Amino acid sequence: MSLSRKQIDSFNRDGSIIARGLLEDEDLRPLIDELCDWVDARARELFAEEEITDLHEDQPFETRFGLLYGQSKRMDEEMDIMHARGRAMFDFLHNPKLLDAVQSFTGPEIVCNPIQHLRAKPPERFDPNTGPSLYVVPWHQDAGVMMPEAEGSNIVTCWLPLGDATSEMGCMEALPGVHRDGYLRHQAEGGTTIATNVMPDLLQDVDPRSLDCAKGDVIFLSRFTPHRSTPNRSDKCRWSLDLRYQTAGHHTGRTAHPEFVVRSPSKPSTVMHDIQEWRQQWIDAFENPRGTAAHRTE
Ligand SMILES: O=C(O)CCC(=O)C(=O)O
Repeated sequence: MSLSRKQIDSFNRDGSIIARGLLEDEDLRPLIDELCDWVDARARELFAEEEITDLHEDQPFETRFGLLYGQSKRMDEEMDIMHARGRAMFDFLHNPKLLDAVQSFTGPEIVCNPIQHLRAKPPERFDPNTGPSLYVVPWHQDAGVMMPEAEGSNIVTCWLPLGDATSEMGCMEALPGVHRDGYLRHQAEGGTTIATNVMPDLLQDVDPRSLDCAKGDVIFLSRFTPHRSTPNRSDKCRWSLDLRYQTAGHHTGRTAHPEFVVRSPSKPSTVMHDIQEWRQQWIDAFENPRGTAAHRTE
């Protein structure tokens, strides 16, 4: 279903919206099953290498990864979308309910932008945040992780949890209304953070909005909306996907990595359905690097 006029108006005013219940269990189940299998296989590899001593086989999706990550930080190596390249993930990137909503921002010709991540933010006690982390992310705009050439591109971020994502679990926070000021300059590190972040002097004194959400909800963010995520103080992992989609033909902001068409009423044959082609494009991007994958930091 496309988003309502009211939802689009809120997005234009605040720079973010939460579309509640956009997805159902059946949309996420194949992906969660695939991730459970992936975690199990990875745990067995590390067990065989004597890197971990307890497989925690009886633990559910919400807790098992954290207990394994607590034993070895190598648990998430190659787990991200572009490395694991799973069938259910590829199918999910074409999810019609998600694309119907995305279309409200991009129009009908939709490309899946290559800037995308799977995150299994572990409980803080297993992830003391001592180095650059995929899990606790400082204030930034997504425009800050793209090349400046994408300045005029119509790109929307879709952030969705695979379970609950409460403030205790380190859900996303956003600064409402600030996207209307456009791009803010970013630095690579500074203060207490060692990841791409908005220059502290440029961060407006606006009360952050906590984007608590539940499985099935999808957050849409402007790429000029400053957002961050905080540590996970619960016992469960905060599993999530952050995907980006854009109007076909616009610059992706990351030429080193492959984009692909997910919807095209005008040229349906250009939609990529072939998982081998998708996998090969990522393999090629890693084996024969070219183009740019840099953040826009100073
Ligand atoms: O999922 C998170 O914790 C951070 C995600 C994020 O910053 C992003 O999607 O740009």
